[in-house]
Amino acid sequence: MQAFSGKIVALSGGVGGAKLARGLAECLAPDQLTVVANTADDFDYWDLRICPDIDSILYALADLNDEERGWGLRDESWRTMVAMRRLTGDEWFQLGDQDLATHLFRTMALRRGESLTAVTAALAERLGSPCRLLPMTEQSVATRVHSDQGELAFQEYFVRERCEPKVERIVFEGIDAAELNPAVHEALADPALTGIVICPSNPFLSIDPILSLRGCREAIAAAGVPVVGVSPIISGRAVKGPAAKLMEELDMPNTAAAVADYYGDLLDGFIIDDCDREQCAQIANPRRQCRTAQSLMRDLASKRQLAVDTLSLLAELH
Ligand code: FO1
Repeated sequence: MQAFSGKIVALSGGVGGAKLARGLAECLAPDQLTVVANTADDFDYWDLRICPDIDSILYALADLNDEERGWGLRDESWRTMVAMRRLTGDEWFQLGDQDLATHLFRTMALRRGESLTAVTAALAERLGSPCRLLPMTEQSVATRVHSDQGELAFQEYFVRERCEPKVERIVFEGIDAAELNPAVHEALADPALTGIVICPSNPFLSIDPILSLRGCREAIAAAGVPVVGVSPIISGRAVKGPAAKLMEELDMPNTAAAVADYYGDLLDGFIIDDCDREQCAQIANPRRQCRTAQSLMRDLASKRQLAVDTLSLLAELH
């Protein structure tokens, strides 16, 4: 296997980003990779702190995730859910029996006064993650979706309403008072850093909250290393989630090229799927390279290969 030198910081949301994070972890030594998770999807359910993107990444890195469902743990059971439904009638957000242990462990630690960074590190270590996972911030940021059906909390829009409302505006509540996690600052300022990856996550719902944190774009620029993004849009569709639908609702073409444009100057390189190769000419410019790859990650081999392609472009740009 090709050896990559230096350290990488990867910005990620849930499912798609978690898959590439797993591939990157396969190609890099544990101290070479730091994954930064969006936490604007976080919310409280049954008085438990749920951090969906942290958990999706954590489970994927530890090879415990359910690939088919896209979230939660493999070999899950749902007996608590059934019992809670009997008591409360509430069933729109599903918490599996084993998954509940993660939320209990996190909530207990947070109530003891531990930081989200510390409890995430403890979960990563105990579940067997091969690399470091950091929440984007310690402060509370909550995505609010303004839609044709009124204002919704993110999980109400995403899970309860199945992304059906037409989105008019997305607001990250608390973003002005929030700061980039100091541990992320440190990772970005590490002299051994050789590249930053923007995983194929939803640009508006998953990556934007990270980039909108005070100090984030400045820290990325100050790092002075290449930034490579991977398109979450393949052939006009998102592999999972509402990215393509959202782009239409926000009056953008639902193409990989529109995602590249959205990230703008942030990107030094962008990877799109082989089937979108005709968009390369539109994406590439003197300051931005475009490469095509097989970007649908169906199994471990394809996750590893996309990670190799991403790391190779970073190395080329370095
Ligand atoms: N997604 C669903 O579509 N339905 C669910 O019931 C659901 C429960 C759930 C529980 C814990 C967790 O960590 C994630 C969960 N997700 C569920 C996924 C999650 O809400 C979304 O995939 C992300 O917020 C979007 O990145």
